[in-house]
This record gives sequence, C-alpha cells and structure tokens, in this order.
Amino acid sequence: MHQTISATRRVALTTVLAAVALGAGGCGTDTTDTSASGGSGTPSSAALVLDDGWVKSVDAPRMGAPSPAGGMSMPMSAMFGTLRNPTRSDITVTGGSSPVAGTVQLHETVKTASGAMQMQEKKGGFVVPAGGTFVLQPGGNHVMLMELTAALTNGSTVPVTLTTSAGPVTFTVPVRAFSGGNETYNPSPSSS
Ligand SMILES: [Cu+2]
Repeated sequence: MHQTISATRRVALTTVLAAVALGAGGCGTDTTDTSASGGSGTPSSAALVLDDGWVKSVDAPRMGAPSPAGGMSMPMSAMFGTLRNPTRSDITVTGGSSPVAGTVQLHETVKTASGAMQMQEKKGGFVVPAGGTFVLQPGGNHVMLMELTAALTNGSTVPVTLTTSAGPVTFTVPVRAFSGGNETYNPSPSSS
C-alpha cells in the first residue's frame, strides 16, 4: 500500500520535470531581434547625403616640401564616400568648396592610351539619380581638394560644401590615412 503510493508520486514528479525541461528547451528560438535603431542621423531636410564619407589625410611635412621644377607639388587631397539622393529628382553636383582648400574640383579617373590612370575634371559634374547613389572612391570619381591651406590630420574632420542643383550641401567629413589614390593630375591644356 505505502509502496504503491510513493511509486505513483515518483512517476508524477518525473513527468513534471520532463515537461519543464521540454518547455525550456522546446520553443525558445523566437528571440525576435527588434533592434531597428532608426536612421543614420541624417537630417531629413538634406537634399544630398554622404554615406561613409572620408577625406585622405595629408601630412604637414609634405606641405612645405620644395617643388620640383614645373611639377605638381601643391598638396592635394580628395573626398570619398557614397553620395545618396533621397529625393525624387536627380541632383547634379556642379562644384564645391572647403575652408581647407583653395580649389575644389569634381574629378573622374580615366585610363590613358598608355594605360596609366589619370584624373581629370568630370564634365557635366556628378549626377546623383533620384533615390539613387553616386560612389566616390580612390581610382574613380572623387571630390578633389586642391591648394590645401592646412595639413589634414588623421582623425580630424573637415567641412566640405558641394554646390548642387538642389542648393549647397555641407558635410563634416572625417580625415583618414590612406596610401592609395595617387593618380596623376593633368590640368587641361587651356589652363595657362
Ligand atoms: Cu583628383
């Protein structure tokens, strides 16, 4: 009699334990990740956005370096990143300016007949399609910062303003060290 009761209890207990174990391990996989942290901090008013923008750093020592006769020794840098147009109209970038550069130009990189990579002004500017992007990268299109007035230190930021068909847009762009993107630049024959 006593034995029967305790045996029944034991069975009941193991059943409960089994149920708990099942419940814990059973359907615990729906940990829905709702980390949809909103926007990338872009002001909604911006006609043009620069994603992952950066400017190539230029060391101070190079700035005062003596220029080889006739050579292009003016310190230069460039801005890269992805221009994004969230509007419903195409936006054309026609030029730019920056307090750290005497001249800002829109450049493309082309391959010369001899196979060398050379950069030149992009005729017609950069067209960022409505709802689309336009990539600026070393060896491709870029915003050239010429006649630098200051060293561009890795880790600092520089303001760059682009003149566009939707009005001027100013970006604060981080400066980053980068060893590539040293294509030669040939001023057009028309420039004295
Ligand atoms: Cu360039």
